[in-house]
Amino acid sequence: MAVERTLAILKPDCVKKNLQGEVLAKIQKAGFRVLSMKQTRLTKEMAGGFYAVHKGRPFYDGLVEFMSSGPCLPIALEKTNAVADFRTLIGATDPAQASPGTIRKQFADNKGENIVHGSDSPENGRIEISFFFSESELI
Ligand code: 3AN
Repeated sequence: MAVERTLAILKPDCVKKNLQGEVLAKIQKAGFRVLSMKQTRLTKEMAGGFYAVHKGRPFYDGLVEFMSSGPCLPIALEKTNAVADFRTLIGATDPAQASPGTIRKQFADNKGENIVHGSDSPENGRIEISFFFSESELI
């Protein structure tokens, strides 16, 4: 299996609940290496651009509103098989459908506010990491 990079975002609900440390500890215990991380607040334009693939879907406006509602923490991660392993670690989009022990099952309220983002392919991982980090910040 190849070493891959993936982008996590600890979403505004994670920050509001003060769960950043707990969620990051689970990510690190699962073997992911942190290449870079920061706290930022997305503008509506940035959130809309990040989720442009969902434009036109019924939840898009709410998603943009939520993702720009407060600070979030983008984290660039590296690990063998990072993309699939991270999605296994976080669980299904809807926490009600997520497997026991996953981050979303443990911490998320609903499929809109679901604590953490994870890239869905190695290619999107690279694109999403470059949305937040310059090459020199990935150490
Ligand atoms: P995931 O984050 O599990 O990859 P995506 O990429 O399908 O899920 O959706 C991106 C984000 O859009 C989700 N994390 C969630 O916040 C929101 N979302 C997706 N589907 C729904 C839905 N049916 N209702 C509300 N929000 C949704």
